[in-house]
This record gives sequence, structure tokens and C-alpha cells, in this order.
Amino acid sequence: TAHSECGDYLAAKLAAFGAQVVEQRADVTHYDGRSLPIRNIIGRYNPESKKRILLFAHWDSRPFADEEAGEERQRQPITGADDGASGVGVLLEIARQLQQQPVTVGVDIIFFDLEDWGQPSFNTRQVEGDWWCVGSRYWSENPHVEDYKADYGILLDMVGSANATFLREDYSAEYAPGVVEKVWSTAHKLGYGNYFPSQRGGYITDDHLPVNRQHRAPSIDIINLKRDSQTGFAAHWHTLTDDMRHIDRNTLKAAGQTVMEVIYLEK
Ligand code: AHN
Ligand code: ZN
Repeated sequence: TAHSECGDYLAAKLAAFGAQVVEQRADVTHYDGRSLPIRNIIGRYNPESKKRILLFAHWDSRPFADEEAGEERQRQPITGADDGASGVGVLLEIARQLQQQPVTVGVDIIFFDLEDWGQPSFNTRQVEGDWWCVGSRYWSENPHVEDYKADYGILLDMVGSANATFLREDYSAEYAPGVVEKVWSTAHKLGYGNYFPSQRGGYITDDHLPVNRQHRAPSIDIINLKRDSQTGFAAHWHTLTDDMRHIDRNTLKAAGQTVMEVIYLEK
């Protein structure tokens, strides 16, 4: 019920902000043999424009807090205020801005489903396959428009916590070095250099990977990475503390304004 109501909410918001909304639904079989319904929600601006920018985030949240201590806690779902919802929130605000002040290029906003249902650490029977980024892989293989291409793509993932550091993620640097350069230099120009340091962050399996591999758009991941943590992510990652207490509007603003500056300067 929550999945269906949340999806309806997001689709209605994009429509209210003037996007042409397309939804993509499918059933996928998951590692545990279960059939899961996926729903990718797409909002199109200037659908007739040839030049397009793809902005994306995942709207599902992890059903198990497997970075918690103790299996009882690990089996509970996370709230995902940062992991998932922060990127969705920034993109909803960008959608609102796109309605108030149109851009010249085409923009597609996609909320991908089922990014974060990778096999949990407490499940010791490893099932062969790649269980992360399932919604974005589905879309990358079956885009909503035949032979879909965008000039470039920007993924926002975990862009909400105080003192976030968007290190330069390595797949982004390999697949889309020019986009990394454009986004990071824009952030520095706007005074957000502290959020966008120049260090590399390592390779992260995230929704930009299938998008890059299927050549839909050279895409980058703006993601909070921590070099001094065991997991490579912030301490609340995949724990029950990923809730609104970790959300800092300054970080959302730094990420959102940087992306907006980039897209509004495109012609
Ligand atoms: C993995 O840990 C496989 N991927 C990190 C990407 C991610 C998870 N983003 C949000 N949750
Ligand atoms: Zn996650």
C-alpha cells in the first residue's frame, strides 16, 4: 500500500509541476524468488527537444537496515530520508522551478524504483546475480522512448546530510569526465566547494551504472562518500537512523542549486 500511495504521490507532483508523466511498470523476480512490482516514474519537460538532460534518483528505500548491529534491528526497513528521499526531494523542487522558469533544453526527471533491495548481509546464502539498481537496469534496457539518449545524466543519491562530501565517484569519472568537470566547477563557482571536493571516491554501484552501460547518457553520481568510514558512506547509511534528523537544508540547497545552474546555462 505504501509503495502504491508513494508512487501515486510522486507522479501527481510531477504532473502538477507541469511535466508530462510516463510510468513504467513491470514485475521482476528477485534473489529470494519473490516477484516484486517495480514502478519507474518519469517526468518529461520539452519532450520534443533533441538536446536532453536526464536527472534521476531512486525512490525506493532499503527494506532491511543491515548495517545495524543485531539481526532483529537489521530486519527492519530503513526510513531512507537521505538514502533515496533526499535526491527525490531535490528533483521535485527542480521540477517546481522548471514550471516557474522554463529551460531551453529538454529535461527528463526519473524516479527509479528498486535500487536498494540488494541481498542483505544477514542472508548468507549468496544468490548469483546483480540485485542492486534493478529499476534503473530495467529502464536502461527498456527505455520509455525507443532508442532514448540524453546528452548527459546526473544522479542524486544521499544528498541530504549535514557536511556531506560529494567525492568524485570513479564510474562517473570514467564514463562522463566532462560532466564531472562541469558540475564540480559549477559548484565551486557557486561557493559550494566544501561539498564538492576534488578527491576521488571509489567505484560505487549505483543507478548511473546501467544508464552508462546501456549508453543512454554519460552519467555521474552526486553521492555522499566518506573516505574515513568502514563502509565508504556516512554512519547512518543502511541503518535505522537514516531519518529526518540527518537532513540538512544547506546540503539539499548546495546539490540542487548546482544542478539547476548547470541545466539553466544549457542552450
Ligand atoms: C552498494 O552498496 C552496492 N551500492 C551503493 C549505492 C547505494 C545504496 N545507494 C544507495 N544505497
Ligand atoms: Zn541504500
